[in-house]
Amino acid sequence: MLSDLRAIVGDDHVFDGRGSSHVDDWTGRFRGHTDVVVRPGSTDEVREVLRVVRAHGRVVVAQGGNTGLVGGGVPLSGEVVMSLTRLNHVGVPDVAARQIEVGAGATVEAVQQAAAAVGLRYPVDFGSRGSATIGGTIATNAGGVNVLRYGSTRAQVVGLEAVLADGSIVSTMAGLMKDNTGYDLRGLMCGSEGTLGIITKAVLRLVPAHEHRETVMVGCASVDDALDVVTMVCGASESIDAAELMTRRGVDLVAEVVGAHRPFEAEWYLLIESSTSREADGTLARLLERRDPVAVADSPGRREALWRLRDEHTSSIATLGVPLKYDVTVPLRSMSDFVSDARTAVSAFDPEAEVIVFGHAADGNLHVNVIGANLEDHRGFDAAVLGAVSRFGGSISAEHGIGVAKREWLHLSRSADEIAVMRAIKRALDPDGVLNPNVLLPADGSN
Ligand code: 2HG
Ligand code: ZN
Repeated sequence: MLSDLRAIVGDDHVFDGRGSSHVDDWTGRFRGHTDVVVRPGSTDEVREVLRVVRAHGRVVVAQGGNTGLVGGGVPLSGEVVMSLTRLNHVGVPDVAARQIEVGAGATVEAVQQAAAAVGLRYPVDFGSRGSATIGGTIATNAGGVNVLRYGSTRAQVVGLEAVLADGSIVSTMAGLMKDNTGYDLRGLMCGSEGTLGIITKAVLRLVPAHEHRETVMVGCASVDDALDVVTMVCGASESIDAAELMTRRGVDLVAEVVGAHRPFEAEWYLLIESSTSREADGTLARLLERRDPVAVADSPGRREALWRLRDEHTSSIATLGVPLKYDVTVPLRSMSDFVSDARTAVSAFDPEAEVIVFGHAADGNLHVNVIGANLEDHRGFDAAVLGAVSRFGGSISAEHGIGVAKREWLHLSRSADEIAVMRAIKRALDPDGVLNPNVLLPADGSN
């Protein structure tokens, strides 16, 4: 197999993955192993690599920047890793159509930069922008801090090319705004976690750059108090990009780990940002002037400092050990009760464990990080947090995906009929189970 693969992609792009960064996930929780990492350089090479891998009875995990948080992109069972990072072409934006064509291996940041160079913006944004690739973000339907205004990655994908397990190619690269010709194959690939096809290219929607921003941090007494602020500003302004919620403990930790400055002390922190193409006129600050405490970013440096307190949450939490991550959505009206129920359930299971919550307030999307946990016992924590999600009618994954971390809990968010449909789709597109066979759907026989 190795010599066949080398003949396709060249000697430099096939190697033994043991000890490489391709086998562990970013959190350090999911550690895999593989004897083969292969890096195809074109769609044709992806196809050929798949043919060879199949001929040798092996299966494949597609990998982008390997910044996923649910173990969906690492070879936990010794799968061949197909790294798509060489497909990093970034096209010239089409300014009239507000679109850009990119390879699956281009980073989110590279796309953001290409868009900014022509006065446009790629609106998907999150902390790992420098490493996360477009293919990976489509495969996980990644969210980020601007979903409130622009939607998740799925809402940006106006064209897609993917290679299916049998080598056939699904391609809708014309970037048509309207195309009502049957099943939405492009949409099906978004959030499919590498189980239905290998994404090779995409056409992405861009939005106006809106470079005049207002950024304000507000101290809140409770989750409900923060939600009242979100409801008020979103009702009064159409320009809100982000409304990020943090706790005292989270902000204190970031301040300590990265040496950042807290503008004030509060039980809860809400970071709100708006952007327009007109000169900023202080609308956001005016809406929030009655709040106390409040900090208005009056310079780009100040803005960066406030965002740092939010952006550095994931890396600062990682300094405490390997966390269990729960990326959940609950109905907005239940956010406050969910937070207290989840905290209570976690400490009932393990009084030593620490819970740090943060997230995207307007989306009802909370990141519940459990630290100090004995990872062997993760099922008890899973049941505590995901059980609370289920009681409030929420979803066990808002933006990170199911991966291996949540596959046994899929039934909490999807009915048996829905899981059966998902299995039927998987069988139709990948009957031999060659593509990422160990993620997303519960293991055969369960659920
Ligand atoms: C974020 O919102 C990411 O920063 C990561 O979705 C969340 O680390 C996490 O739990
Ligand atoms: Zn997030």
